[in-house]
Amino acid sequence: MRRFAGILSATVVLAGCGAVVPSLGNQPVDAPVTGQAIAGEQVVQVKPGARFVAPAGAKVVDTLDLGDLGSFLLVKAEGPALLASIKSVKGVVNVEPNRRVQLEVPAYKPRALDLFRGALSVDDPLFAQQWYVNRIGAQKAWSRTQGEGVVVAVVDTGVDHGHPDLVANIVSKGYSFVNNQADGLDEQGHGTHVAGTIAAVQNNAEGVTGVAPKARILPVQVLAATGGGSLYQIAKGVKYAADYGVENKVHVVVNMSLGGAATVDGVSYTTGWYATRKGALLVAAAGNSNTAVGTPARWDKYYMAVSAISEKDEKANFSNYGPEISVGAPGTNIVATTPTYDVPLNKFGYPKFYAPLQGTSMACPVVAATCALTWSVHPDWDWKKVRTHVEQTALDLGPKGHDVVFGHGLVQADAALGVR
Ligand SMILES: [Ca+2]
Repeated sequence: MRRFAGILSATVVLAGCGAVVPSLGNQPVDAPVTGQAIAGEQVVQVKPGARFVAPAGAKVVDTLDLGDLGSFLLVKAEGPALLASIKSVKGVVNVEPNRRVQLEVPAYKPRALDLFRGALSVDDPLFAQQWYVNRIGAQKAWSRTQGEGVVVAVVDTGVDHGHPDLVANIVSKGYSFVNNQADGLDEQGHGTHVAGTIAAVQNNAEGVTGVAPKARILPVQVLAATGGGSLYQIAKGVKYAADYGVENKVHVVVNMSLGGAATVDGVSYTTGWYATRKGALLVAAAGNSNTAVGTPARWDKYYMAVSAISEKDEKANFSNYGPEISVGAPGTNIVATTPTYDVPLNKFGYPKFYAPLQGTSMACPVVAATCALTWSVHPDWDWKKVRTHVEQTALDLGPKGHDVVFGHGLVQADAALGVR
């Protein structure tokens, strides 16, 4: 209780007068940021079956069918007068600017760390550095399941699907909504790291182990080599992932280690509505600005918002927080896979094959993988029941019950699997 109050008041001081806040022990390394409207691009939502007739000066450049929720149209249009006339077109439900999403990766700060205290039960050489696996009780959970039968879609910068520690768990090459081709290869590095945290291959005498080492990964590229993308592109990726689950009759967890500060984001809201109706479980990073939860995570009706916890069970100093937080998960010094080829991430000092990263982007896949483990042993459950169960079995930290930093608590795989 006292520790939590300290964290909260430090945050308030920062917001209120710009005073320097004492470090809580970690620097942000991965910071999804967004917000700026992309000049001249509007996302227009129309009712199902509506035939949108673009006013003069506006042009529909792409369409995303959301079934009985209607469609998103990506429309090139500029100027308030033209926007007003688009809004007045019959069948138009909503018009919003398409917004930019941009990952930021600050400098690499290597740190020697070995916080592992459990027995070494696997032969993956970097396992001893994966403190987060032990902290959430994943080792015990593996005696019951390793995530078999569940697909986790990594909606991100893509995935190095040929990585020696991932290739056996890749369900297909996926899709790139950046290059519009059936190959979601990672062009930046971030998505490969997320994928390894979820489902790196275990006991292959190589690298690391995923939290759900027999779940399968669906690569979905929505962010380019620059780490940039747009809300519309992300919506396409999430729809693809949700539809994949329906078409292949498999449970899909969608990992979204991305987002931003926009408070008006009907695109993510409607996308979440669509995907959950298709049965997908959506997990999203809270953001790394030590402020309010960003979108899409703030739409907590559809997305599990994940905060980042440090090795000391404290709020990671960068982590966003708020009433929307579902659970917290380890998000500092997370050792996982990086691409085997040159990517922009290397320019920041991160090595090929494996590297430690930190951010709510790294906490999010820990939760996504725990949901995959849970769904694996309860295939009859729907997404909401899996989510509620993972929340109810979390380790309560901070003030008793749900709070704005830890949500329901620190995610616990062994408790979720009933093998604690
Ligand atoms: Ca491995």
